[in-house]
Amino acid sequence: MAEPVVIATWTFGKLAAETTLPLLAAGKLALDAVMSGAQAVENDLSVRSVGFGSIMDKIGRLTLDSCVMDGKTLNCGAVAGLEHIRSASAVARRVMEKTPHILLVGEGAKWFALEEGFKLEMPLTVEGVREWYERHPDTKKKEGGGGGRGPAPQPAFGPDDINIIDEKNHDTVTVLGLDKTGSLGGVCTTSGLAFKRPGRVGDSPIIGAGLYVDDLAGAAGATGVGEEVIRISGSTFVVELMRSGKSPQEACELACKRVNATAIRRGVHPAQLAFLALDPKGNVGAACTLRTNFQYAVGKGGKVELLKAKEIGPDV
Ligand code: SD4
Repeated sequence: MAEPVVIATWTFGKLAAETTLPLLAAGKLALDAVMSGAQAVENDLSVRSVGFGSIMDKIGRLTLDSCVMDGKTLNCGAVAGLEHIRSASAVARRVMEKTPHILLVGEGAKWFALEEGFKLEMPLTVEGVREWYERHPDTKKKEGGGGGRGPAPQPAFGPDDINIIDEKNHDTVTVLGLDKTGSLGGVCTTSGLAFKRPGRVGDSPIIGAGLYVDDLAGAAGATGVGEEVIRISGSTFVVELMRSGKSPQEACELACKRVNATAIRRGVHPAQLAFLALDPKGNVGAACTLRTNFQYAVGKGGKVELLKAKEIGPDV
């Protein structure tokens, strides 16, 4: 019997891990347990980057992206650009279970959710709308630096200026778990980049980019600038490195090096992003590119701790 382990992104990963670990310890299957962990974060309205209450896109719509994957069967499902449905991860799982497809987007994803009995809900909170207005690039232009209303705004950026972004403008909860049967499961759920261009989809609902899980090799997930995760097929890259014998830590560091090398080759600044990984023996790893300041939660042996990931610069 395997010892249950969970690993989850960012400081809110602690809530995800604290929710997931007892479920794994009670014998829940990995995918069921990690889903509960991710949904605890989706339901926390104070988290402005996952689920309801998040910062909206440039035109004020809140669209959610998510995917799930089971390491035993390689079953997976995803939704992108989902509006007015509370739990994107629950709909992603339903896509996996009820359709022959892997990814449903936009209106189609919403229709499917309604067919499945999910409720339409208003996803905005007063705090979320206020923060969106105060930090919106157009507000900053109009008010020339805050205009005396509310806190001073952050430096301006646009929806196409994504490589160097304030850490407040993104964050995904990705949760990976190993259950007592020795099987792995993973989930990734987010509202994507704050102020994103309408229609923009990042790595989080893309199997192989934001998440990949295979009991025979390991599980990996990503967070950060999704375009650069997609560009290297990030999570598949990490899992394939574990399949070839690298530890989860080595695999995450090598993925960050690949991101850096790709940026240098393209003549752009390396994006802020991070990878985390869990192998079938319960070993974990995490790494991020420079200035990502990535923290993650690890739960095992009945304890959850928050750790800071190693930063991998272009010259390491
Ligand atoms: C995206 N990867 O939409 C997501 C955002 C994110 O930490 O994770 N940020 O690109």
